This record gives sequence, structure tokens and C-alpha cells, in this order.
Amino acid sequence: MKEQQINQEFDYAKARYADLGIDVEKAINELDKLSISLHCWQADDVTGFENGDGELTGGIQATGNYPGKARSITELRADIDKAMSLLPGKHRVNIHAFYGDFKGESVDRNQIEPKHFQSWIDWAKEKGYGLDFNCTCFSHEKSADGFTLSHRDPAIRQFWIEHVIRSRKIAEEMGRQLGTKCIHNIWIPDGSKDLTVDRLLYRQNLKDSLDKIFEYKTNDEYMLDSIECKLFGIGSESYVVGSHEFYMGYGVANNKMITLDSGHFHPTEVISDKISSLLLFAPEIMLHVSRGVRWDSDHVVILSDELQALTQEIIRANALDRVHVGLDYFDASINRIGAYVIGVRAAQKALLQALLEPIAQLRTFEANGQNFERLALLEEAKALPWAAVYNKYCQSKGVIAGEAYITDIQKYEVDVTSKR
Ligand code: RNT
Ligand code: ZN
Repeated sequence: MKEQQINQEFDYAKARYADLGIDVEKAINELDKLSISLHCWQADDVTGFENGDGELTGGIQATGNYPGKARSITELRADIDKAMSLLPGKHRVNIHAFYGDFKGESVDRNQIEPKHFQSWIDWAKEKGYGLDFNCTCFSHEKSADGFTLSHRDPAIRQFWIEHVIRSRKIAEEMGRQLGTKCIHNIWIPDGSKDLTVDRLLYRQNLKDSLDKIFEYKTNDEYMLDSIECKLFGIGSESYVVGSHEFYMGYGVANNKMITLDSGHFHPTEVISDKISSLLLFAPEIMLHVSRGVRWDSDHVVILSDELQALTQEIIRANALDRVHVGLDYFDASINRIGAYVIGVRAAQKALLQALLEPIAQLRTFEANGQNFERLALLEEAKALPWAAVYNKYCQSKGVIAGEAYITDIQKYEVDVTSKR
């Protein structure tokens, strides 16, 4: 888009929003403060950088074989830098424990230390990114039978307890060095394919393991703990130990942040409506924004009705400081850098639309019982010129506005990823 055109459209949008009493510049400033956490695992189809065959297990699947995936830390960082260059604002990178910089050494999960992540911290510091972190309780021989922290064998549970405590220490160090709180998320694959009779036993084990994990106290100036539930996975269709009720109960009882992943509920169940309930009982919420197509398929996030509902709920609840937006999907069938940019831009557009909502008028209609008026204004708001505001935001940050980023990613593909 030409600069002049962006400016003209923005001026028109500004006047149009002013009619409704909305200050577009204020909305841009708010949006600019919102960091989105980019999951590192989109760049290499959740492979990680441990020695070994790197087979993905745990009931999650990346399908597709689009050429050019990142094969090393250097390539992965370059790809994330490329994606970041096409995103206005300051963002975060969400790293999994098996992406450590092990320098060819064989380091088992119960041996990881902050030093294995120092080069990530240095890179993040240099680029101005925040970091978030995750323990990796899948793609490992000690998770091969589908159980980790809830395993029947206390020695296996202990192995994973050690891994998660070490991961939390790494998160703490990331937050300390970068001066921005690192969120450590626990997601485990535990569950079974078929009917399970000792459901209570595994859940007791998981509760006990979590209690031991959280006995190690971290500094909450540097890191925060979050726990992520799931409905089912491939190979854990009949029973998942860490269900929604399990983690909601655990989180509320122990004051832990709860991660809501859009793909982790029944197909017609949405996480947008969970925000205003959880905010009353959990300290904070982490989002794994994803797009399930018929199942938890982890498709690239797009500007869907549910994404808009999600961001509206955050803004309407005035909860920007308590809800952390992260992405979680892995599509190996399209250009992976493009997948990042589509997802983050969609999340930003949804947040901007929500920030530009004529909320005062909508609330008045609702309070007066004027439900036709409320619905009509919600419909009109969808077509307000928010895209012109987003383009202006991109331009003001020196980032390509509109569809021209497609060509830029194509160029990176020709110059870089196609040569891998
Ligand atoms: C799996 C969970 C989990 C993972 C990442 C890799 O269903 O969504 O968050 O996607 O930890
Ligand atoms: Zn997730």
C-alpha cells in the first residue's frame, strides 16, 4: 500500500470512529503495549534440538512437509526474527525445554540447566523480545507409554518432577535476566486410548507430582506458573488425566494461572466464554490461541468469530493485565514464517477491533434492555474501518502494511528457506 493511501484511509477511519466517540490513537497506543507470545515450535514442526531422532509424540501432530523448516537453533532464530520484522510492536517468544542449546551434548530432561538456554536469553535481550517457557513432557522414552507426572511408577514420576522443577528454574532465570516475567506452562500428554478404570489413581498421582513441583518456590517477580488442560489427544481419546476440571480445581485451590488452549475443548465449546468466569477465581490466564478444524488440529490462527469473541471478552473485562496472549499451532503444510505472521496479525487485528468497539453505547443499550439496538450496533461495528487503523499502526512502526508482506515472505523463501 502506498503511504498516501494509508494516511487517507486512516484519516477517514479516524473521523468515522470519532462519530462514535472512539479515539483511534488511544486504541493504537493500547495495542502497541500488547505483546503476543510466538511459540517457537511452529518453525520446525515441534521437533526440538535434542540429539536423537526427534520423533513427535504425546498425541499432538504436525501434518505436512512444506520444504524449508528450521533445522538448527540458528535457522529457527533467523525465521522468528524474519516473522518479527513483519509484526508491529514488541513481542515474546515461547520456548520449549527440548529447544535448549545443547551444543551437540546429550543432556537428558532431568539435567537441563539455565546455561543451556543462555544463548536464547542473549538473543532475546539483543532483539528486545520477552521469553516464555515450557517443560517438555513428550517425545521422550520415559513418556512412551503415555504417562509422565501421573505415571504408576514413582521413579518415572520423579524423573518428570525433576524436569519440571528445572524448567521452572530456567524460566525464573529468563525472567530475571530479561526484566520481564516469564510464564512457565505445564502441559503433559498423560492419558489413554481406551477405557481406563483407575481414573482417580492417575489424577491423585498428578496432584501429588504438582504439589512436589510447586514446593520449589520461584520468585514471582521473575516467573509465573501456568497449567494447561486438554480434552483428548491422538492416543488419549478415552481418558486425559489433566482434564479441565482437574486443572481448574488445582489452579483455583493453589492460586496458579490457568492456560486455556482454543483446541482443548469439545468442538463447539469456546474459550471466550470462560474468561469472565476464570478471572473471578484464578489469578491470571494464559491463552494458547489455536484453530481446531473439526478436532484439535492446530491450524494457523485466523480472524475468526471466536478469535474476535476472545479478544472482546478480554477488553470488555478490562483484563489486559491479567490475560496473556500466546499462540499455539503447528502447520507443516505451508510456509512456516507466513504461518507466524498470519496468526499474530490476526490476533492483533482482533485485539484492535475489540479496542475500537463502541462499548459504552453497547453497555447502555444492554442496561436498558434495548436488545435489538445492541445487536444492530454489534453488526455495524464489524464493518467499521478498523483495517485502516491497523495499516496505519504497521506504517507507524516501519512494518509492511497489508498484503505486501506476502511478497516479502516469498523473497525470504527464495533467498533462505528454499536453500535448506
Ligand atoms: C498440546 C498443547 C501444548 C503443546 C505445546 C507444544 O495439545 O496444546 O500446549 O501444543 O506445548
Ligand atoms: Zn497448547
